[in-house]
Amino acid sequence: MRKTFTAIAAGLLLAATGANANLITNGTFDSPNLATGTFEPVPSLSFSDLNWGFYSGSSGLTKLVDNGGNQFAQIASGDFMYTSFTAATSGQYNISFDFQGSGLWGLTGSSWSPTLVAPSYLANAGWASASGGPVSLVGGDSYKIYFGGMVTPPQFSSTLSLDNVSVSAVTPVPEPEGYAMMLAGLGALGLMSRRRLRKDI
Ligand SMILES: [Ca+2]
Repeated sequence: MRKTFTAIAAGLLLAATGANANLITNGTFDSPNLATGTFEPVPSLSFSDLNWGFYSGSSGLTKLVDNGGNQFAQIASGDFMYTSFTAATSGQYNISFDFQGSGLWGLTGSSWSPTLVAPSYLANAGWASASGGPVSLVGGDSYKIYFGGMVTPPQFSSTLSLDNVSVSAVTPVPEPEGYAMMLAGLGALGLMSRRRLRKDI
């Protein structure tokens, strides 16, 4: 009963704030599932499992890594990984991801143009969170987000580790009228339950 109520409340909250689901499939790099503590070269993985494309520059040593049960991509210097996604509705979208090392990222249309986020450099010795946007996307249109391994000062790292890539709609803020209606609704519910209580007594 309590579970049902929580589920309904969560559903109502989602409806009130608008769905902001992640449009990136396998942004966590959980698929395909590797044995803990192992790695696999990306070119030997099935594209349908990984859902990320790959361009080999010089090394071709880009890997999917499992570190203590968490999987992430490790893009070698000179290599690129990219994935495609489709905007659900027209509007503003935020981009976020975690990275370690050095490289770059950007966002384009489905055929590598137009440029929506120009190549942006990344450099951090430890894991860090990065974000971009908001960018204006058109509902039903496809886009590409890409990440490249690159030796970028001041972090002279030869790889860019990448995890938790997310593109999601900017959460719509409810209008003041919406809040007023919600409060009125809650008040009515409170009154009803109090009346019921009195009847019971
Ligand atoms: Ca992960």
